[in-house]
Amino acid sequence: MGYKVVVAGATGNVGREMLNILAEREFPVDEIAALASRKSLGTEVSFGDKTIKTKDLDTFDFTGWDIALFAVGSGPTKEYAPKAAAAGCIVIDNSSLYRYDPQIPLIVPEVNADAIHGYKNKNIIANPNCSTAQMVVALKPLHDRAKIKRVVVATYQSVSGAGKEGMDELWDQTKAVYNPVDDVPPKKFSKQIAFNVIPHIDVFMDSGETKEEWKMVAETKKILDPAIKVTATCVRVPVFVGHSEAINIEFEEPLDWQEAQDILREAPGIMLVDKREPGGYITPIECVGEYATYVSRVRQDPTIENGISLWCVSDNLRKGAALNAVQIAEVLGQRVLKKG
Ligand code: 11C
Repeated sequence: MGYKVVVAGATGNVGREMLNILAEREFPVDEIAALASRKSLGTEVSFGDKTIKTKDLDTFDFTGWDIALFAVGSGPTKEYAPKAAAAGCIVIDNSSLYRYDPQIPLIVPEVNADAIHGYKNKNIIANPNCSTAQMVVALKPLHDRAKIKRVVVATYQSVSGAGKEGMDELWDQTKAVYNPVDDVPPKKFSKQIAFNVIPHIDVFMDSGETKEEWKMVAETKKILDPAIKVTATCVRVPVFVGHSEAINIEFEEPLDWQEAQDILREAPGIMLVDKREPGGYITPIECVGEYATYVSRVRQDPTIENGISLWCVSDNLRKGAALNAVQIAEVLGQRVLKKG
């Protein structure tokens, strides 16, 4: 006996990946419902070797369904997640709506799977921001060994983080550079993204940080350790899929780069690719469609007492969103619902 599973937002970048990953990982699904907004109604989506028609999120009755993976953005989540939760269906939500609510667990299974039992508070579990998810996977095993004091991170985030419109804008602007008759002014992004980089993701806050930078700070504290100080600069780059991060870490205790490599090589969810030679590292194009968080360029930072720098790359639609949500569903199945 398996689970009755709902994917809400099934026609979006993340929703489609949720369906793919549920099928790929053979999550024990007895019945699946793919939900979409009215404007995408009837669109067909793939689930393994089957094609299923989307149903209307607005009128769907969640009664009798076990788990709902939500990838619909904060607005619709606010309306529909409480309905699902009240009907007894446990929601795993990819939006930022519930992440900072102390009553709601925010989970990256490699880091804090034990927080799963907090689902009981509201029948809702939050999935983190993509740039946080891959970073905490890399930080956790190092924190366990040498206690992290401070993290300085710069991100290089792909346009798929901004959805299909972001991907279309990069594609159209790139073509327009070679055919200048087709002017494609910035719409999703604030400046031209093709052949450019933009130090701005999400809205600006009073502090001068962007919300994306703030999320990396708040979410790392909630998932990994509230004592860790984080400062982030988040940058959009003209890459379709795969977020990269240059991470500098200051530890309480000494840690040399060879031991850091050994720890990362053994750590769950991580693939260490770190030959100190041209090409001996991973770039975003190589991580597309993969599950792992890749770590490369592990080296000592000689400018601080206990410092390590590294490069971290992952598929933002997978570990950064859909895969992490399915992993949470797996933990829920194994530790709580125990049906599969
Ligand atoms: C981006 N990280 O790359 C964002 C997308 O809070 O879930 C995900 C936003 C979020 O634009």
